[in-house]
Formats: sequence, C-alpha cells, structure tokens
Amino acid sequence: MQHKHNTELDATFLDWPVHMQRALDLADSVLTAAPNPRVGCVLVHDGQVISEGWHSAAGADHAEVMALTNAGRDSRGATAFVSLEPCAHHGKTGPCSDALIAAGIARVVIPMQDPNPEVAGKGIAKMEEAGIEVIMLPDFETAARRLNPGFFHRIEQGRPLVRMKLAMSLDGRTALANGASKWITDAASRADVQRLRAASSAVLTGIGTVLTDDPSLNVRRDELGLSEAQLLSNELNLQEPPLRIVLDSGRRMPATAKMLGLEGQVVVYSTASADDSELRDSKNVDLRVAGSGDRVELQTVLESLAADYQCNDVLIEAGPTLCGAFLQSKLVDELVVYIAPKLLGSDAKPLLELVGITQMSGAPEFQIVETQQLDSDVKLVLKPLANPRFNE
Ligand code: AOF
Ligand code: ZN
Repeated sequence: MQHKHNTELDATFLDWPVHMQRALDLADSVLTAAPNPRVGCVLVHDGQVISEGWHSAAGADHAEVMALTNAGRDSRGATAFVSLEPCAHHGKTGPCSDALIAAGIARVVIPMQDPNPEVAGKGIAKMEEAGIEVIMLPDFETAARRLNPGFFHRIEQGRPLVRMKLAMSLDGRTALANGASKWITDAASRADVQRLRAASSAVLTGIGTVLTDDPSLNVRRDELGLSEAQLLSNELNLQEPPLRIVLDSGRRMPATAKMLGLEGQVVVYSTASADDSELRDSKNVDLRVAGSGDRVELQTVLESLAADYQCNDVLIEAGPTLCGAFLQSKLVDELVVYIAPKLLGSDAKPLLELVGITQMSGAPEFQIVETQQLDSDVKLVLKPLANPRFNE
C-alpha cells in the first residue's frame, strides 16, 4: 500500500483532498451511528463524482455499499474515497471490501486503518490481493479520528470516551441554596446539551440527582434545534435513544422514577445484589453490580458499558459529588462547560465537590480545545492535562 502526503499530490491528484474531505463531511452529517463509527464514501470516475454514501446507523448499509447502490451506473474502474478502511468481516452487513471488489473498483483511498480487530488491515489486504490499488492519505488521519473519538476510544482502550457536562453561573454555581436551578443556562445551551445526548451512547447520573431532580435524561426531538432535513436524516438514530445509567450503590432507585416510564433502556449499577430490588421485575431496566460497600467502582462501570453495551461515548450529567468523584478518579476525557453570565452568590451550590487541593502544583488543569458563544452563554470544551500531583 502506498502512502501519499498532501505535498505529494501533484496535478493528477489535485482533487483528492477535496474528495476525501467530502467523504469526511458526509460521515459528519450523521449525529451518531453508535456502536459503529460514522463513515462517508465518495465514488469518482474520470474525475467526476458518480455517487456518495454514508453509514446512517448501526444495521444500515455501510457507506461504501450505499455509494455503490446509489451509483446507478457501472462503478467499474472508479476510485472510492472512504473515511475509514473498508471492513473485511461479516457483521450486521457483509464486508465492504468484497462489495468494492465485486463492483470492479480500481482504487480505494483511505485516511487510516480501522482499529477494530475484526478489520485492522484485513480490508486493505483483501482488496490488494484482488488487484485494487489502496492508497493511504495520512494527512487526513487526525480529521478521520475526530469523527469517531468514542469508537476509537472503546476499541483501543476498552472503555468509552467520558464527557462530563457542567452548567454553571459566572461564579461557578449550579443552583441556589434552596435548590432552584431552572434555568441557569439559556435555551441555546440546553439545545446543545440535547444534541450531545443524542450523539452519546449513554447518559450517566447518580442516585442523588434522581432523588432530588427526578430527571428524564432523554432526547427530545423538538428541543434539538435541528432542521427538518437534519432530523429526517438522523431518524434511525433518534429512534434508538441513549441508555440512561444510574449509579446507585444502595439500590435506592424508586420504581416511580420518571426516567423508568420513558422510552429507552435504563441500567442501574449498584454494590448490592438485586434480589430484593423493587425494580427487579421492571422491563427496560438492567440491574448490575460494580464494586462493593458504599462505592460503585467507576472504572468497572465504564468497562461494563464498553463490553456489555458497546458504548462509545458516555455523557455524565450528575451532581457535584459524582462529578467530583469522576474527576478524582481521572476517568474523564473531556469537559463540556456551559457558562451563563449571571451571579448566584456564595451561598449557592458549588460546581464540584473536590477537596484536598492544598498546593497550586496539585491543582487539576485543563486545556481549552473549543470556545463558542451560544446565544448569551459561553460553551467551553476542555481536555484534562495529566497532573501526577493531583490526587496523588
Ligand atoms: C465500513 N464502512 O460505513 C462502517 C464500518 O456490524 P456491522 O456489520 O455494521 O460492522 C460494524 C463494524 O464495521 C464497526 O465496528 C467498524 O469496524 C466497521 N464500520 N466499516 O467499511 C462503514 N461503518
Ligand atoms: Zn463495511
């Protein structure tokens, strides 16, 4: 297989980056295809785009198959630009590498291998054996990875990518002393959270939040702030709501909790056996054990979410105790913080329970990777920086 960097793409290949970018953009038009990655494909013949495809949801056609089906003409001799190595395995659908071979595709251009052990290089090998020229554009790998950070995280690390959502006032408070918190951030921020939920495999909270706020933690179509066309193209995924996860060491989750009456599955992790739980017979509820005593083991929960539920991305929407515990455990990959330009005062509730930071050098630090103004609020996306002195 040849590797070609952008600087090597001379006059003959000048439009390659354009086609590869289009394949990435097609993948990006889908909110999520979890547990699968989002993938796009462009078929080009004699310099003309003859077809496009994308993977719209798990179980649906893979991007390459959709593009071949849509070509509406002979694809023999065409070049396929795909945002990920075409698969080699029989999963929910047949192998794309076989479909590309059968269609007589002459060349396949990809930005990276699929790290899924069922594929990892096997798709490339199959196609090359069949005489297809496979070319890797490594300059697009970063962009290709950015499309599916949770998928790569799960496959490569055995646990989902963990995002923590925090919404706070300018002075870092989340509720008044009397508990009132509706609404700190504005509608644009709340729609953004809805889109984050819709793109996540699971939304996770603690029993404290369930008992005080009785949240739904669901996705509400009309609050996503998406156009009709965007809603329509994401229809399949919106029918598959994210799992709701509750960490409840003492099995205090009441059968009357609002989320149990809503569509979608709920998983409750506890340290106690489920034998006498009043939820034992509820349908759509899985009762699991992770850890012992009064602490659910966070790492065990995440490993279970990856292994038992194929979760790529988990969104934590919890109170100050659980959010603090996740940060202490260093299991958070990304913070998404919405800041409302208002003050709630020093008797209002703090963002996190995080004690014992006594030296500046031990303070957890973050790198800002995105800032955005959403109506009157500000959204920050941050990545934790490794600090060996934090929680040492
Ligand atoms: C591709 N094209 O569009 C996607 C791929 O269970 P299946 O059959 O849907 O296979 C899922 C796996 O296929 C997934 O884990 C990933 O390795 C690959 N995804 N491959 O050739 C696509 N979505
Ligand atoms: Zn495939």
